[in-house]
Amino acid sequence: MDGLGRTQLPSRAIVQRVVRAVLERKYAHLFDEATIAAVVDSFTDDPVLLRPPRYLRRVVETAPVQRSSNDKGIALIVNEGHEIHHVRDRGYVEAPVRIPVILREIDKTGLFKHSPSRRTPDALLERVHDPAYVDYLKRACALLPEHKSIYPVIFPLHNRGRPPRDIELQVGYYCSDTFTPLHRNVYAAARGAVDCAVTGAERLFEGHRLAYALVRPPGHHAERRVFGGFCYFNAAAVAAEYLSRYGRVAVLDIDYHHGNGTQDIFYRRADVLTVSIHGAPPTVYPHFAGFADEIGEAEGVGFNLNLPLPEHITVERYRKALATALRRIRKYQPAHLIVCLGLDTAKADPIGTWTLQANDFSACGHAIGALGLPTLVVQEGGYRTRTLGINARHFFEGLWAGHQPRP
Ligand code: Q9C
Ligand code: ZN
Repeated sequence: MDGLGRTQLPSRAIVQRVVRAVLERKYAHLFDEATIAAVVDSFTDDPVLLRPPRYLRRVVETAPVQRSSNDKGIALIVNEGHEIHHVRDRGYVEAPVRIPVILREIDKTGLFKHSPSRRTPDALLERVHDPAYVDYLKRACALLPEHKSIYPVIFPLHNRGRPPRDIELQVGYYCSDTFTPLHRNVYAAARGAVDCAVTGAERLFEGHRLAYALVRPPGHHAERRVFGGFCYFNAAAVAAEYLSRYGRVAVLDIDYHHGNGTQDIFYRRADVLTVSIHGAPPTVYPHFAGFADEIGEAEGVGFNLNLPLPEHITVERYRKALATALRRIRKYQPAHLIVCLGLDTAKADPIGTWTLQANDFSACGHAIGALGLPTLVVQEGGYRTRTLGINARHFFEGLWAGHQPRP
């Protein structure tokens, strides 16, 4: 048992509920109700006593990375207060604990310089998201009572021009799926993530060559006027919009899922190149986007590159796709790079099927760092909390090393 810092022993009732939930939800195909009841009843202690752990995790000490004296390190902006966004529904793997597990590992490197976020003006947010969408999220969240979540019940596939009055019925106007809810704190949490990403972009003009917005909720599935896929505001896209004032921007999305939101937002633009490596649709979420023939529209033709890969691939195949992505970015010669860092490409991720391990993440970071571009990394997915932090740390150790000027 991982008590997440709590030392109190669990009560019999709690343990029985947990065990029942695990057996019913994950192993119902193996056990009938009588067997489950027998296992549940077999707990007699109250509180339940724990034996000392037998299989201790190997503790690998990491030496702080050498850093040259005139460099300020990687700017780190954490979405403080993110935990007000906590969806407890079954299968909602986008949990608050993702942030501390990453933070604990990356802080070991001595590479990161923490700083607070600044408020992003509404005007910048509304260059990326439809003002009516921003306004809806703000109003709907403010109206919802504490502890109430709402999901769309109907989607207006036709006649979008006549929205229902009722704010709950309107969810279907702005949401693409049935598992990403709205609740009171969504707006504030997602707005906080935007502030962190834009602050990270600003740090690239303040002596940092690398910045990391460690945020949740994620954002890359959020389109101009649609939320879904655990995402509400597309923080990376708002940062890209901000940076686009200072020259061409490339967005490299390495989350396991296609960055459909970012693609949608910049689909008709040539001044922001969007590149995504992901599990191929239609099998993989978001199912309706991410195909290789989606290349952009109008001005934007040739400035969206999708690199869909099968559900089961070798790491070598992944490396080749990454090399293709990086070649396209080099050719584009951007002034800035944004990386949408999804760690759900990792081995044993609960919603991914690929098998990247820590050393693969260092190699990936190294290759991206070798572009030598001022780079903002924005956290997206990644749900296996046991390895999430270690994989993030390896990514940044590689990114840092790859970014160093070669002698
Ligand atoms: N219960 C990100 O990684 N999977 N989003 C469907 C249905 C949702 C992933 C599960 C995948 C969304 C940011
Ligand atoms: Zn993902």
